[in-house]
Amino acid sequence: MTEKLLSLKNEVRTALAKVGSVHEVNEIKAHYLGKKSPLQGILAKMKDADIEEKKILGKSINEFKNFVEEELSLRLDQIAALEIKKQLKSERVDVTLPGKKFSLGYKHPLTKVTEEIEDIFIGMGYEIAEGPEVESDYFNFELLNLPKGHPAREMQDSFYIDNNYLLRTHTSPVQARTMKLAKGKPVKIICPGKVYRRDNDDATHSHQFMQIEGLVVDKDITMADLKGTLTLLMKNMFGDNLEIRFRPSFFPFTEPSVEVDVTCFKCGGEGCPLCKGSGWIEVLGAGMVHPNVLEMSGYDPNLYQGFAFGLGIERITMLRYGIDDIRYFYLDDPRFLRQF
Ligand code: FA5
Repeated sequence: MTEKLLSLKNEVRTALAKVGSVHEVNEIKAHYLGKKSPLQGILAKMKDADIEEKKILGKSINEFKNFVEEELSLRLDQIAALEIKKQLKSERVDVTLPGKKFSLGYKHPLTKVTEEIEDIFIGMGYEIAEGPEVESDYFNFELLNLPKGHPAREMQDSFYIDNNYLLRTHTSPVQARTMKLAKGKPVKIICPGKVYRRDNDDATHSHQFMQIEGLVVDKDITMADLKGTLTLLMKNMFGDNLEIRFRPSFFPFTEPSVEVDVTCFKCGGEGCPLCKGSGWIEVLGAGMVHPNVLEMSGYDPNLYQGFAFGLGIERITMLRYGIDDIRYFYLDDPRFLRQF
């Protein structure tokens, strides 16, 4: 029996040398120490042995068990060490690999031009005002001298929420809002923002576009102040070479009213499909604040005058960068956006 145990020891050693996982080590444990192990056969034969033989055999069996346990735990330690080594190798960080590229966004050209115009006006002492895009009929039309049924409402058809609320058709309602808040004091503001109209989309028109409103109310304000301010703005934006034209126009909330055109950037004034053959592109509407508007917003028109203007940011940006279709602004195509 002792020889049998000796050969079992060798078997265990050889078997353990071949395995490489914890699971396999446990299988060897079950095979050599479990209920169906060769050890059970030896134990069964022990009952026929005499006392002296039993003593020797018992000692050898215990020795065998201790041997197997020690060999198993040794192999488990070796396997654990090998696994850590493997893991360290597979998880090694290669510091020489190139880093991950982050794609940076770009400022939208409309945002860039809006910020540029804001800077010019802040430099002249203007404040930035804001107003809601969902506007009441009262502020969008009535306080601007456009009562219900006024034919000029047709020039600015809107998207209506209900009978009293609509998506604002221009930034001009901020004029009335600012004057009401100022309670008769002088005002000098610009207001950039989105506006909406039921216009058909084409190269120079969109149903949603951006405007910057300007309003100055004080004593002794004249048309010369308006002309000087807008000429300064245009020269700042486009340099001295671009021609500017003030053309008489009509807005119910200004009197007199003008529209400001600049030479078409595409044809240089020759006339082309973009400027519809006229050689000019209209960029803004303006005028002296109508006495009715001043009065409705709490100013005495005999003491106070004002000028106001509303420019289309898309049109200015198109002229600035030579963009020949307004729809590029809304496509969110990075190939377009990264050029600015
Ligand atoms: C107005 O919106 C007036 N509220 C402007 C104003 C303000 C006049 C203060 C007097 C005093 P108008 O509808 O012309 O006016 O629009 C002003 C500018 O917005 C235009 O000159 C043009 O540059 C731009 N614009 C108008 N409609 C569109 C459109 N559908 N798409 C893109 N830009 C437009």
